Amino acid sequence: MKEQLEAIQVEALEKIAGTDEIKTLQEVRVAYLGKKGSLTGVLKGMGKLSKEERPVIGEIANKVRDAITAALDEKNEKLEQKALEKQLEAEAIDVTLPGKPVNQGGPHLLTSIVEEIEDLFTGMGYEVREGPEVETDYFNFEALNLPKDHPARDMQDTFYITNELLMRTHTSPVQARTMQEYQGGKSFKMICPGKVYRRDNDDATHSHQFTQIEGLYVDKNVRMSDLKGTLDVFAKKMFGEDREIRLRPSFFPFTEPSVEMDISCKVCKGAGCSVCKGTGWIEILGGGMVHPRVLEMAGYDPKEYSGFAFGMGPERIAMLKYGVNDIRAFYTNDKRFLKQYHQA
Ligand code: 2NL
Repeated sequence: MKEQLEAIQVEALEKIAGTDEIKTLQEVRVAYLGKKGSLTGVLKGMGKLSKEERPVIGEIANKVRDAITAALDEKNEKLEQKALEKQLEAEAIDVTLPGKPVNQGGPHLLTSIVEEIEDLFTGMGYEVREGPEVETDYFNFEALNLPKDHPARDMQDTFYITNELLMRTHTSPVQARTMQEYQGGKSFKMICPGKVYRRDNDDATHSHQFTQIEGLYVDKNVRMSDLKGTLDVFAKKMFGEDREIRLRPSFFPFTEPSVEMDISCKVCKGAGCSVCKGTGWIEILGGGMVHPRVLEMAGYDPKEYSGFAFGMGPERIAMLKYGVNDIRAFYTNDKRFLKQYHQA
């Protein structure tokens, strides 16, 4: 019986050592240790043994069972570990593979230009202000020295909501509101960017809706030379240090005197070419000294306070800076156009 038990152990351990399948291990466990297994069969025959033999054989049988169980458990653990490793390897993510590209947008050229101009003026102490696009007749026209029957209103025909409410034709009402807020006592510098509206037929250089940035500086002893110096800094920072400016007399109902500003043409350096239409100069913006009546209406004493104001179209600035030849390109959302300026 002892030999029989030893033979079972050798056979079982050989089978365990010889397999790489968890399933085979289960079969071995049933075949040797199960209810109808060969070791169980031998143990059942122990009843026929003598009193002296029984504990000896019993001890050997226990050792054989323990040896087979231990070998089964050890191999089982080994195979499970191996299977896990194989699975982890198969399911591993290669983080070095190139990812799917994310379609990322960027600021619109007009937004970039407006922000560039804002940065430039906030650097000179200006605050940025915004106001309503639906305005009252008072702030859009009357407070800016454009009374109801003034002929200059014809140049700024707009979309009316009621007789007294309209889509603003310029950002000047934001400045009129700011002056009224400061109520005559205080000096300030501000710029106001935003959308404006005109009754216009759209073409390469006109749009019924466009953008404007106006600037206003009110203080004691503000002079024309302050306006010229400020605009010179603006032109050089925006278009290059080699640019010159010139001021020409002009007319706006809300400034007196009024000027228009040109910058020297970069292409021909003043000699005259197709970009500057042979003049050597390119028109950029308008401005002037705030009309005493405009100051008065906002509650400032024009004998004590003076101010300068200017206004420009960021579309025009962008068109000149980047050679865009149709204003409609800013509003028609052609990605081929917009994409070119994402790094700008
Ligand atoms: C242009 C010219 C201009 C102003 C805007 C202004 C505002 C107040 C008082 C006086 Cl509250 N003036 N703004 C002055 C002169 C010109 O804009 O060509 N814009 C595109």
